[in-house]
Amino acid sequence: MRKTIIVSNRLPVKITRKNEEIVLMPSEGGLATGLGSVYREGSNVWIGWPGQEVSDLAEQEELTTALGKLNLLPVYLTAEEINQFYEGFSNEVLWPVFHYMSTYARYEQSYWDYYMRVNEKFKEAVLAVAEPGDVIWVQDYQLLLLPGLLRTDLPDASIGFFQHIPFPSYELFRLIPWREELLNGILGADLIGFHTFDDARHFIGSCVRLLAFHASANTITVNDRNVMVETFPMGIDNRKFESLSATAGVQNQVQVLGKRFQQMRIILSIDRLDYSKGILQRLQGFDLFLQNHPEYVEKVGLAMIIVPSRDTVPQYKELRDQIDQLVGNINARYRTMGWSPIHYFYRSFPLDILTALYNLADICLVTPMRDGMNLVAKEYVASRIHNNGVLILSEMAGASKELIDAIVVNPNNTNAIAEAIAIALSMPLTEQQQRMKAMRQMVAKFNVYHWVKLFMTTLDDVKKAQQSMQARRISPGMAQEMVHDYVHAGKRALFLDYDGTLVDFNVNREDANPDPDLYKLLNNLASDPQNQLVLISGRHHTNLEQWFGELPIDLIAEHGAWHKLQGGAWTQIPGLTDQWKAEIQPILETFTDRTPGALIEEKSFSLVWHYRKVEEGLGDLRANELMDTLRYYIADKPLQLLPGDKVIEIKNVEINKGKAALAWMKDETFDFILGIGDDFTDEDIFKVLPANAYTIKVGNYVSAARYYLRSFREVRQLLKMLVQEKNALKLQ
Ligand code: GDG
Repeated sequence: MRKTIIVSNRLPVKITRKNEEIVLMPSEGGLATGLGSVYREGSNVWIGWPGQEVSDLAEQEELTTALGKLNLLPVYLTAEEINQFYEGFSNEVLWPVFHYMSTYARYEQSYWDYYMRVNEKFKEAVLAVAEPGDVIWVQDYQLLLLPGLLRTDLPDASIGFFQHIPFPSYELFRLIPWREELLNGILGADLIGFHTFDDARHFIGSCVRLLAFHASANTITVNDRNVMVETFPMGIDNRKFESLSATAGVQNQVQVLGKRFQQMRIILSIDRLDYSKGILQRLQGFDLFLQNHPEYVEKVGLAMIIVPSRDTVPQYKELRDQIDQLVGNINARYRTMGWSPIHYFYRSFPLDILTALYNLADICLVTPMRDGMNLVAKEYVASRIHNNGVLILSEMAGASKELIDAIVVNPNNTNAIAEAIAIALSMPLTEQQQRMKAMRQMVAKFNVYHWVKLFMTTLDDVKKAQQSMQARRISPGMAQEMVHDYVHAGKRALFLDYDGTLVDFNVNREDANPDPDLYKLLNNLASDPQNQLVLISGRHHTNLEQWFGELPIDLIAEHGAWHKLQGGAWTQIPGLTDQWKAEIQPILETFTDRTPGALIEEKSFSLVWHYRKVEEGLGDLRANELMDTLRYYIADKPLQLLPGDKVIEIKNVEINKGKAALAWMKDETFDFILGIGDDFTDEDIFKVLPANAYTIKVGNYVSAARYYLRSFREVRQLLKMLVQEKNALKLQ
């Protein structure tokens, strides 16, 4: 049976020893909860580091057995590996850069060496249990290379990757010395998930700028695989927080804590110690609030929980000292005999106390500088079973994209934080309820189970789409069948596109001229008296004449506006007008003048705006703008807009390769029809040819063609095979 393998840096378990016995405490974290329903089932497994160094082999064996009973499989890391791979590369390179704090990054070569080595180690652990058909789901930034490593060993595996922290803009990401390797690693996955659309967009942007892969909308074509990049905003187990909030135990805690806080209005703040969390700015905002609103002195308390983390790293230690200082300073300035404004805890609490605090707090103040999602915000919302309370949320947290009914603030704007607190404290109950209800609905619908299910079904869909593409790729067996039909056919029609089909795409169109090998191939095909060979291209007819005018083949140029039968003269379709050019040409010129690298090509009945040489990004932006402008201008004209690969073509609507192919065939019948093309415009040919025709798309894109080939090289190979097999038959 196919199984699911989850891989993350840490296993979802806390390990302690009691009287020499190993005690395993399942972790309560959001990810562990969500994936609990997956990894505990059947032969599924979760692979990860157990969270502590275990160097003794006997001890390792004992722990492996104990973990195995919970479907957990440990990857043991040495102290040096933890230090360099985890503390080093993960937390001192990736973490700061991905959280837009690139000045904190330390690009040490040894960090990178260990990062590669440990990702390899994880790969070995996966390979030890993976079987054909298994689904592998890799989690987070510590394992960016793992999908790529797995892809090399398991080319057909179904691999998903989800990143829990932000993916930064290209301008930040490009700073990393090993940026291409990281992207190639991630692209080993079939489905790549992020919390927000911006993260996905940044990732795709980095891929197209740094790697030579083609991206269309949210799909990146990596060699033969279509990789999907999607957003899956992670949720929480909302029911757990709701039901826990309703228990007598938690309600009791709420009473007790309420008394301790002397019935003050409570503002709650919970974070792990981290510079990405905006803790100092939050304190400054609170300071400003007390300064601007002295009426709240003795009436409000900030309960601030900071969970210890990485405090051996100098930056974290420094941050901790700064927080201590600022808290002390604010308390000293505002405190009265019976009241102090900040209740600061540098420790973690059990879940029931945390839930009691969520219940008690009138306001939850979540103002990170950057956060992939931020689950605290969602947990607060889920715990507000009476629909009261106000969430103040940073616009830099992924959660702000969903929780739009929060008071959303820029965390750098301490004035805005201060004002948001004042607004929240005076917000009427009806407005609180209205906002909280909407947020609770959102948190309930997009809960963590929904997240897991959506990711897994999307991964399944992506794999199925890849497989159906694969099934239509011409295999040696399918080629044999085609050869059989070809050699036994009496009369054949062969429609071949040129650019991208018979030759590679070239940045300079004029450089994509035919080579001797291609001439030989076309001559060989054409010399078979049973063949009628038609070169059908968007190129200018004078260009086709120059390159192929002497060949014994038929030519259709400019998408069908012109044609020339063997030995005859060029003829154009009657009744076409090009008067529209006078109006459209100046528009294209304006765009060309504004866009370095762009150029206009004029054909008899079309104008083409090329932007292949324009700076990445700018070209697409201008192309969209041009499309919008042109749509307006052509509305009352018989023209068609054809957006292609870095080109926009405007042509008479009567012209199309499909119509041209049909007109060429007239009412003749053929025993074998072949149509090959790579472009959007070739789809018209595929659509009009009879169902038994061999239609072949070059490239890995959705198409009306029956079959696929990877490149112009494979096209030539196939055509050569047809010639050879036919000749071989003749000799027999
Ligand atoms: C990454 C991303 C993204 C906190 N204090 C206590 C405690 N917590 C729990 C909370 C919450 C979790 O820790 C923290 O949630 P975050 O959302 O900040 O997530 P991280 O795991 O730090 O990090 C983040 C997340 O992944 C998920 O994709 O949202 O952006 O950085 O669940 O409840 N739990 C207990 N006591 C505490 O004192 N028991």
